[in-house]
Parts: sequence; structure tokens; C-alpha cells
Amino acid sequence: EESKRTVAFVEKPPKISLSPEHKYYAEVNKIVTHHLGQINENLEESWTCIAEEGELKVYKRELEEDGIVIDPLRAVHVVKGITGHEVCKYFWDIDFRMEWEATLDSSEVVEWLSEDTFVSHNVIKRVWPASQRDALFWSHIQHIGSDQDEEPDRWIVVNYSTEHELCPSSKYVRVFMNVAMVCETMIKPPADGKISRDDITCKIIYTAEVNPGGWAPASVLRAVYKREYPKFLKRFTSYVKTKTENAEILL
Ligand code: 16C
Repeated sequence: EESKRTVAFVEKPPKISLSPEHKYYAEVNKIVTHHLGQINENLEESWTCIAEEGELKVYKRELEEDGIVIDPLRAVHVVKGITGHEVCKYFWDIDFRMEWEATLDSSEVVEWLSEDTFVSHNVIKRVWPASQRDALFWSHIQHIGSDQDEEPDRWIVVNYSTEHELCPSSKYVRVFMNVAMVCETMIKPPADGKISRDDITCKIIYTAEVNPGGWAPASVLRAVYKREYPKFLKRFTSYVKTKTENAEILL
């Protein structure tokens, strides 16, 4: 299979998180900090809402660079019965990716960098009439404990484009992306002291900055985004609900 041949030997992750000496350490922390700094932004001000359905709201800002659409996208969703840890686990863990991803043909690990960070190669479904795209990015998961500034406890996953000698760009047009999923869990104190899924609500803030890497017809691209991002958020969160409904709560 084509995508398998581009992937060399994949070692098991070491039982550590990314160490300060690692070449990706500074970049991962810079991007995580960038996303955490953005989550309290008031979207009603300079963003346009392109979809609203119950608690789900999807916003965009129209942006073009050299005629290529790079509209940043932001979504907020509030989902009952699941935790931020669970949402981030299923979004990050590549073993589950193809169970909820409807826009990919394949997804393969290229290299594990540490227990919480890996690089993967992803082939995106072709959209007529554009050329087929692929994406190579690191995925990092992190728990951010609440601090003295009263910031809530959070979980974050970042998918950020990178390069890798085992996976040079070849037959597809490579897209560049900076995607983040940030989650906060709210727990209603249960009367009997035992937390059940009815007491849990998860707030999800999803951000995607994608450069389609080469020309694609703007009107088709915007129409695909408007349809696919809300679809992804609904499909993915209901997937997490199904996966966790009979499982122990992962706080
Ligand atoms: O965040 C998501 N998924 C993550 C894990 O897989 C990861 C991947 C993000 C991929 C984003 C790809 C964007 C591709 C844009 C270029 C497509 C060019 C097409 C030209 C059209 C004229 O962070 C969830 C991502 C949800 C993505 C929704 C929008 C993507 C549209 C991609 C087109 C495939 C549509 C297939 C329709 C059946």
C-alpha cells in the first residue's frame, strides 16, 4: 500500500514526555502557549459565524494569501457526559483516528518522539476538481493543571505541520496546518458525592489554520469547509460519547 511504503520503522514510544533537550521541545511549547493565549478571545467581535446548531458554533475569518484561501476557523461546542481528557484522548490517539475521521484516506505514524508526541502522515480525500492533498504533522497532548490565576484545568491537543526525512512531499500537494483542540470540564457537585456522567459537561474550543498548499478554487474550498467542519465536530463528539458511555470516567 502506497502510504505504508513511505513509512519506515516505527519504534515504540519511550515512557517519557518530550524532554527539554528534544529538538521539538521549544516548538511544541511555543505553539501550545500560543493556543492557550487565544481561547478567551471574543469571537462575536471579529469573526463570522458560519454554522450554529444547538451548542455548536463555527466561526471563520476570511483571509487570502497570494490568491489562496487560508481562512482561520474557530469552533466552540459544549457537550454533556464527556470530559476534556476523553475528548483530547480520542482526538490525539492515532489508533482511533480513522474511526471518526471522514476526510482522510489514510493516517500512519512516521515517528514517535515521546509518549505524548508523534509525527504522522495523512492522506486527505480528494475533492474534485482540486489535486489530492496530504499532511505531515506532529500531534501533542498535554494536561494543563489549573493555576493560581484561577485559570481552569485544561487538556490540549495540537496538530502542527512539520517536515520529516522519511516523508518528503511527493505525489500529493502538501497542506500546512496548525490545529488545536482545547477542552475544559465542568462538574456539577453531585448530591451523593459520586460523580456520574450526568454531572459532567465539556467545553471544546477547536481552532484550525490551514493553508491548502497550492491553488484550490476558493468558492469550492469555502463550501467544503462550511460543510465539513460542523460535520466533523458533531461526528467526532458523538463518537466520543459512544466510546465512553459505559466506561469509567477519565477525569
Ligand atoms: O482536525 C481534524 N482532524 C485532525 C486529525 O486528522 C487533523 C487533520 C486536519 C486536516 C485538515 C485538512 C484540511 C485540508 C484542506 C485542503 C483540502 C483541499 C481541497 C480543495 C477543495 C477545492 O487536524 C478534523 C478536520 C476536519 C476537516 C474539515 C475540513 C477539511 C476538508 C478536507 C476535504 C476532504 C473532504 C472529503 C469529503 C468527503
